[in-house]
Amino acid sequence: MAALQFQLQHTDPQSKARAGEITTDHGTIQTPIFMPVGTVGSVKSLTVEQLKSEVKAEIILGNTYHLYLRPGTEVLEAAGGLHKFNGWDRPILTDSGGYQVFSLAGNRKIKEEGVVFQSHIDGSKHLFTPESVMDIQRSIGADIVMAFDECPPYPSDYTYAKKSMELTHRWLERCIKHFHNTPDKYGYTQNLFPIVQGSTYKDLRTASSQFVANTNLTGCAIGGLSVGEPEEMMYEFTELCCDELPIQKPRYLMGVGTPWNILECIALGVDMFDCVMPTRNGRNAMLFTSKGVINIDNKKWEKDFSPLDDGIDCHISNYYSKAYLRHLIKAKEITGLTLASVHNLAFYLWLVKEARKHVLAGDFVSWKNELVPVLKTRL
Ligand code: PRF
Repeated sequence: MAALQFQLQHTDPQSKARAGEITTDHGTIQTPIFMPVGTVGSVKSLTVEQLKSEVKAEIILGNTYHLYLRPGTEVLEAAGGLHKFNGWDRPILTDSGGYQVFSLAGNRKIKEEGVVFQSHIDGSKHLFTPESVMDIQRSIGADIVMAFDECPPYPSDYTYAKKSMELTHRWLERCIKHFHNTPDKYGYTQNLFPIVQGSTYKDLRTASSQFVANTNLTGCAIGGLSVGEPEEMMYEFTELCCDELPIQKPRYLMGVGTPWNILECIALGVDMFDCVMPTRNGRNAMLFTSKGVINIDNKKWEKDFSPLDDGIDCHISNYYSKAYLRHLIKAKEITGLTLASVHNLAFYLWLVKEARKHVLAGDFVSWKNELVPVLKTRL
């Protein structure tokens, strides 16, 4: 079995957008790509069959923090890894747990050794270290394993941001050492991605990007953005990082974002994205469509029997009406959560696949500039 490979197929001459192909032992991913978030091993309210036939997902994301707390590595190892456990036989990426510990767990304490935190489920105390988080992700069986990092809040003062970045770098060195000292768990090759931090300081972001660029790993990630800073600042730092990262490795921008954020960041050179927005906002009645944003709760959709979105290639989006989904969501019917999530994810996957087509066709920038205002329209 072989390490992850990235083939850069085309770079847009009018922007920094790229089209490529990532090959893993669980199959290939065409980039740019969006990865649906499957926090506890399932993308909320969806089956694997829907992820394949409706959403057309190529890779999904799982969370170390959640899977470690429940069902735990013992169950995952007994199953033969997450792919066997949840039935998803295509690539899986797992986030390292650092970010989730900071956003979910109570009472956490950061030390050189790692992070002590309390479970959001039962309040029990746990320690995550760079080493333990590598072991957990090996047990989960992720094709792409993320390094253990600290994501500082926005805003952070310079002194804190610098100390935090240096800690993330020391943790990265420990992750690399431990990852390379432990074997692949299930016969296929697992790959470690490092994460750039450095908050909103140019010199720190440059230093962190260079630190990450100098590792001998198969991809790179940009963390610490989309944490409350203005959108323009997020773009500025994404571009700065992309400009320092190696051309021949895939770049993953963590936790971004809206449909227009994704198009703008593709233009800056990002290849991979994940975000809870299509599923979480979908469950809260917000639909992203090829014609703009819909609040399906709104009375204006009560008797609108037109399809959710006839502009994308998804049976559920083309078949069910706005009025019907509005009724399901209003009535708090569980099928409403599924239809809204399937549609939003199918829309995100449609968007990145269209972006890829336009990068390859050579008209990406004009296509993006025409589409962004449409996508932002409140219908
Ligand atoms: N680090 C990790 N996961 C993340 C982030 C990060 O900085 C973000 C920030 N947008 C989302 N998910 N490990």
